[in-house]
Amino acid sequence: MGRFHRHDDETGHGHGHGHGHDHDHPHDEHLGDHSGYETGADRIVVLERIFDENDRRAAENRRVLDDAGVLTINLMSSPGAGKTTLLERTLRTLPAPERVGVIEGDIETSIDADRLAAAGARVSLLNTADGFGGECHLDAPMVADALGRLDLDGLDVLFVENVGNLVCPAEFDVGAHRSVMIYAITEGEEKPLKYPVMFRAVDVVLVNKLDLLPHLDFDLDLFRANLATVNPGAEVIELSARSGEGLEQWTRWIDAARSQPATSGA
Ligand SMILES: Nc1nc2c(ncn2[C@@H]2O[C@H](COP(=O)(O)OP(=O)(O)O)[C@@H](O)[C@H]2O)c(=O)[nH]1
Ligand SMILES: [Mg+2]
Repeated sequence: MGRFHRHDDETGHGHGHGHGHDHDHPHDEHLGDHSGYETGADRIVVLERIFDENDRRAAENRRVLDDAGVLTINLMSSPGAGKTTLLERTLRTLPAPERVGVIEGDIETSIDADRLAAAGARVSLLNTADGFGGECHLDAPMVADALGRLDLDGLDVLFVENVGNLVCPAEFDVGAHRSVMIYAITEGEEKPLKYPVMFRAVDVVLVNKLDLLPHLDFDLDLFRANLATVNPGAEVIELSARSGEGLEQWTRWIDAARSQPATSGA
């Protein structure tokens, strides 16, 4: 799966994350397209085939997860919004953490995977630098690979901790049943307007780090209004993964999702 992006108008483009600067030349020489694909209409056809293939593999993942009865939640955010901290805390509040799986997506290292395994989860690590081109997101074939390393019969719930990135992960359906975004109040109120892709793609936004509210000038009402502009249907749960405030509402949300197996993409 390549370095591609799909836009709301259903077109796509690629760009070279791997474009190194360890060479000596005027940089203007490198302006333009370095992906090796044709430009124009031919290229869009190639990219659309790649997205179609991802969507097909995502549907396959969802079928496997449905058959095993494992509610799967794709957890996305900017780096540092609190995905791993929330998962650790969630695992500690659930009665049977060993029946919770985590597909841990990071570009490199097992730091988060180790934290979540220590909290009792069954963890399958995906380092995108390890054979997946160092991608800034997980895609359906990568998740299929990680699923193959989990005993799905032993799980009730599976979280996919996606690679930390505010845009790219939302563009790839991985085969989850629900899409959840964590947003930290340290990120400002205006991001839904500036980077709407993920905010539009999710069922619920968890507004995290509420314990920091007294120290910031974050305006919760303004954030909610900005979110409603781009995704009027998004549910909002305010919480603090550190203090535990709001955790009950989040675990109730998980329980409700388990009893309503409706599926969603992204
Ligand atoms: N004050 C505060 N810090 C938090 C909270 N949740 C996470 N953090 C901190 O934010 C940083 C990044 O958290 P992490 O869970 O690694 O984020 P991830 O990159 O989204 O997985 C860490 O230093 C956490 O301790 C919270 O609710 N309140
Ligand atoms: Mg993390």
